[in-house]
Amino acid sequence: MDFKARYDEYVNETNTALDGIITTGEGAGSSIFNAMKYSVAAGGKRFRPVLALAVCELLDGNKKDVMPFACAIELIHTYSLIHDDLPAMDNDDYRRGMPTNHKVFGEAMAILAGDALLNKAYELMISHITQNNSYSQSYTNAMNIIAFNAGAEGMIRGQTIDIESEGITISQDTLKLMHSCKTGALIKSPVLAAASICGASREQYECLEKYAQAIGLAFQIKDDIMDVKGSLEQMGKPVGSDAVANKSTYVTLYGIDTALELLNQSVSTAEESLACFGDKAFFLRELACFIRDRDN
Ligand code: GRG
Repeated sequence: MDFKARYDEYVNETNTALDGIITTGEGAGSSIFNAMKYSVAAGGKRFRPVLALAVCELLDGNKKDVMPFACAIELIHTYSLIHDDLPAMDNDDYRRGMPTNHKVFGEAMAILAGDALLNKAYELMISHITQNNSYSQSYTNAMNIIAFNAGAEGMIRGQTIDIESEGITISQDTLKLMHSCKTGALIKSPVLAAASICGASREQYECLEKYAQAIGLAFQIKDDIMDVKGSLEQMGKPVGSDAVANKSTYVTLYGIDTALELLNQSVSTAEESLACFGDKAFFLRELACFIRDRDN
């Protein structure tokens, strides 16, 4: 199966699983489910679940065991986007080609929808662990990896640096730290959680960790480049928002040519780090190129 077909298959499998996770309800308070479903169903690339499923397949794991964790990460990612778009944060009107959650449901409901998605993510993982008697360290490790990377040492720290950095020029080191937390942490999560669940050896785990780090960086550099070179139609959200908010990015700190060079270097590092898997890692190699070549 070629890269695109396999990517689409992973996305379809993820969407089917996600469909069954957020229930609807009736009566008082049930509007929260609509607000949650709205942003989850809005789509997106499903890049993080795809990563988890691809690592699972690479390690001959069982997709049924990885899927709840893959979906949990997508729910955490979706909550972070809802909150990031709020007026108190980036104040964006469009996301995934649609009006942002708070534009449709109001600010209070958007905050609650994000909170509810975060809680649902942990419920999903712990339910899988308890219902399937799969209480083994590899599952609790996976949950720990996900919680740590989404929390104050990971994505939330990155968002904090982002907020503190608005309107000032930050150092290249701070920029790197900000992005390894804000974007990189939630890209590392699916790779390492799936590696843990599927019993990666120490050597395999280390290769995958290096890979995840490199693609996380590539993902962010590309995002910064697209904010300058992309279009609303491609991105599903307005471009140029970094410049409007006076944010330091790989483009503002390094210039477009060096940013492109750094992007290519990260993709090469990602590809090289998969050497221990040989041809079997073809999909993950292509995925690194997909990050470089994507236009949304
Ligand atoms: C509010 C706690 C909190 C965190 C927000 C994720 C994030 C942190 C902010 C989003 C801002 C942003 C544009 C970050 C750059 C990289 C990134 C995470 C882009 C969005 O992810 P994609 O491209 O989105 O995977 P889709 O819609 O395809 O899922």
